[in-house]
Amino acid sequence: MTLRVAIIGAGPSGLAQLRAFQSAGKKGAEVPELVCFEKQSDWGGLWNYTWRTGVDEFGEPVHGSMYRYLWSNGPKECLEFADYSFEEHFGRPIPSYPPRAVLHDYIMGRVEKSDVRKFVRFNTVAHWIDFDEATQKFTVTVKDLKKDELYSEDFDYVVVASGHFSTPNVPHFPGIEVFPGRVLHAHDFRDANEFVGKNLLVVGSSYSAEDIASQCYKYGAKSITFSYRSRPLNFQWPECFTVKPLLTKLVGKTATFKDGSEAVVDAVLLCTGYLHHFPFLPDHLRLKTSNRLYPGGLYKGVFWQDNPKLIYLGMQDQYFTFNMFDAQAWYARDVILGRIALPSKEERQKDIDHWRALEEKVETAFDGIDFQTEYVRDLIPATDYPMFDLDRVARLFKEWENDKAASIMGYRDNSYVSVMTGNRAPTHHTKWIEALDDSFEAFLQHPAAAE
Ligand code: FAD
Ligand code: NA0
Repeated sequence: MTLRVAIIGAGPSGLAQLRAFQSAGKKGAEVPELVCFEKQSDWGGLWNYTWRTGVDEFGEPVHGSMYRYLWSNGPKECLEFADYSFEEHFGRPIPSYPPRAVLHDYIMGRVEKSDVRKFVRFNTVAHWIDFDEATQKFTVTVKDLKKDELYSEDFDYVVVASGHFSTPNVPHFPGIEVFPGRVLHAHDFRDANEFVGKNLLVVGSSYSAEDIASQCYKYGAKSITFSYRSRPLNFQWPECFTVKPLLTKLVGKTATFKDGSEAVVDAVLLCTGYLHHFPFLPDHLRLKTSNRLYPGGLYKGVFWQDNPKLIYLGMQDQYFTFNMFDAQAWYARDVILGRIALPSKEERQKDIDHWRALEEKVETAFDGIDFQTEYVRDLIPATDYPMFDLDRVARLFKEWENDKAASIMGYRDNSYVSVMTGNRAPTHHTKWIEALDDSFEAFLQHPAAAE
């Protein structure tokens, strides 16, 4: 009987899984029956911009955390698919830091050409998944949001690719409940123009804090006060930026920090990260982790240790993204196809322990980059995913870190050499700080036309 595989989510990770199977099928393999359940009306995951916040038109939590004017925060050369280069998609080299719409187009291009849309049931949200020991099958209960109907189907494998940057982590600070201004989490941030002329307090010191603050500055915020819990964002910020330790209270518009200092602010942006949240999974199948490089309980960072027929993609904290999701999806595919045999539970645990011990030693960003490079290197050779020069990607990531340290507002003006094609990206026609139009058309227009 044909195996059935359920994939939860059609973002970059779920799409990598579809593409992996399509690629095997094209080479003659017998491919299982695939059903991808996607709660949004289109694929692309976070890269699908939505104006909505809170709940969607069906009352489901809005997945989208991306905002207008978002440009890639890492060089595209680090995330390029090994089987589908940017040059193949756009017909020419393009600059290294594309805005969201351009990356969205690239992600879509590969899967549109692969003819895998037919496997996706859109507007369909996974509500509950359980496993029957007797039949060794998963029962997946989903809701067809348009018909407002629940139904269940059985599967041999489940691939959870529902992402983990969608459910906000929202801490409480005394006085925030009566703050006389806007309070929002990064998940609900949509447009920097809302904060023109305002004094902003940005809590958190990771990518969302760094990028949302930079954006608000770019579009005309008056001042930015960062508040960090563990480590400050040590960049050379423009003069209107201040870095403070953790917020302790808000009284009216006055924020007080751990060192006793104060700032008067108009809005509070909580860039305090996200929760791994799987409300459709019972305790015994549910990954419980913080945002880290090697979540526990996942063999090869993918297979649920207590039941490896349950597969999680893209659950790591991410330097590598699209090509790492591919490496994971190709590996998962080959286990499902019986090309890779999973070792015993004890052997799997030893492997998990080995990686966790290495993760414990990670102290700096460079260590993190090296760790994730080795993780991806561990996956690819077992499959037919095209190997690429991972050491060069690691060097690019480090160059990117250095470029950010040299100029946080200017690093996106750099260009890098593609690991896949060997061609250097052209310089963008407009400096990032001056490029207020982030549209697909504006980014890709010929440099001469932009003058
Ligand atoms: P997602 O993109 O989150 O996709 C998950 C999919 O699952 C969604 O389509 C969702 O609708 C669906 N889903 C969720 N729950 C259910 C359910 N119960 N039933 C059915 N479907 C469900 N990465 C980069 O490489 N470069 C960047 O510049 C970059 N910028 C980012 C900016 C922001 C603000 C954020 C939050 C992340 C950014 N990332 C970036 C990282 C991002 O996580 C990855 O690029 C990528 O989107 C992860 O893909 P995914 O498929 O794992 O998850
Ligand atoms: P992210 O920055 O949203 O990126 C997600 C941050 O929250 C940490 O600084 C953490 O501090 C802080 N925090 C958590 N709880 C806190 C509390 N109670 N009080 C104060 N601070 C608290 O999340 P994380 O997990 O990196 O950091 C949480 C993803 O989104 C990333 O993958 C990133 O690449 C992506 N992203 C990309 C872009 C662009 O490409 C923009 C935004 C986000 P601490 O103390 O734990 O260090 C443009």
